[in-house]
Amino acid sequence: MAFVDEAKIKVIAGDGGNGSASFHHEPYKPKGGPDGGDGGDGGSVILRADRSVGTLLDLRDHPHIKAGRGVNGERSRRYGARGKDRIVLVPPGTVVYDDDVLIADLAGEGDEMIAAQGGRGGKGNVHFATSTRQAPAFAQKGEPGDERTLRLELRLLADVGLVGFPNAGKSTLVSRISAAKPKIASYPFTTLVPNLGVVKHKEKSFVVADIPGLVEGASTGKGLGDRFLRHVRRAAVLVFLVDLAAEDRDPLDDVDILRRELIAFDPELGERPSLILASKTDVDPGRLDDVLKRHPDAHPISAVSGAGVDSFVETVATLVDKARADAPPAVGYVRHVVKEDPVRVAREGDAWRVRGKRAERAIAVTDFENEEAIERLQRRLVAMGVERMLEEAGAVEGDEVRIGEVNFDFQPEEQ
Ligand SMILES: Nc1nc2c(ncn2[C@@H]2O[C@H](COP(=O)(O)OP(=O)(O)OP(=O)(O)O)[C@@H](O)[C@H]2O)c(=O)[nH]1
Ligand SMILES: [Mg+2]
Repeated sequence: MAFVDEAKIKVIAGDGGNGSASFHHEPYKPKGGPDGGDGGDGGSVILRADRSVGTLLDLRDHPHIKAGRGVNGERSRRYGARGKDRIVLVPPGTVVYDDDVLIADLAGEGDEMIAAQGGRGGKGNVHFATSTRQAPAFAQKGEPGDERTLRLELRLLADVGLVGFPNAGKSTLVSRISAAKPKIASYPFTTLVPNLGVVKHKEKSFVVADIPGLVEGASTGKGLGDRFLRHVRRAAVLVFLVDLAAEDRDPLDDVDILRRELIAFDPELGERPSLILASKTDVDPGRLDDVLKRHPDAHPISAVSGAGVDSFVETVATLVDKARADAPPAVGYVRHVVKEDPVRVAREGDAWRVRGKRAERAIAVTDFENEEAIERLQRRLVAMGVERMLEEAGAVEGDEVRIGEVNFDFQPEEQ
């Protein structure tokens, strides 16, 4: 199955059902009181991390996700049913962006977030009876559901990120230390998507991510680019694999080049604990001495002969343990970004524009076919201070005022 680690989706929650404006009827009795029930809330779109999913392929191919609408309320105080939620499964490790702001990290199995909140159901007219208005002939409409465009990014959950030039032997090493069976071949860019391998060491285990080869200039799009580096962002330890048998480059430069590319992608990666592996020692032992002079801590290995592999596993396991103890992996979180959205007034061409969720919501739930509903809306807008703000901004009677999708003439109440 294709591995897809990025998707842009549009999530559309269900609108709330409308409230009902009906009156109690009994044969041979005069008109009874209001008995219109509430509309049901709209369903929400929920993202949930689930291990049964390994890629964002499905979401990339079906990016429109809609939840159910709430059912309208009915006479005799009958409430409308809630709209059906839509639950979307994503791979654990998926992070969610709204306008480039990271809003959720669904790192653990079962982590979930409400991606789009269903609209509230409109209230039926049973709620609007007062001592002075015993027969309210209007009800609220349902609120519209949220609509958002989100960007999802999968960051694999690996403890160790293996980075190196193409053909350096990364996949060979992963196949040697884990049960993973990545494709191995003697040409560059054999690996086109990341592979994970689980390495067992004593009673513990850790996960290594073998990512596609990096070249100089990856951060500007050379080779396969640097987007696969997102899969090492969670890694506690980075392993730089340099190829002693490389014919077209000097392995002495590799570590510096790789480090530069990582930092260009995400400066934090420059601070990560790391380890240098000098690989293919069986081919050119002479070059190993040069590498060791420059990087005395480098570990010589040969994934083919097996030399040095056990001691590498031992060392990296210790580093992972230590790094995890210092900085435990981020647990899943959902950031509730409460957007400040006060009611405010601004010029819009020749008209005035009123913004703010409260005012826009008051408009959305109003039934403009109904006089009483409009009167109620006017009282609410006055109570919110909209009229005062318009006057302060310089609006005069007869000016056009826009709120949400509705336009009015400004008619201040006489004082
Ligand atoms: N002699 C020798 N050859 C090796 C060693 N490790 C890997 N190779 C060979 O190097 C070539 C590349 O190995 P891969 O494991 O596919 O390299 P890679 O880094 O995963 O390459 P990409 O996926 O293209 O980035 C293959 O022909 C391997 O057999 C080693 O330790 N010694
Ligand atoms: Mg490979």
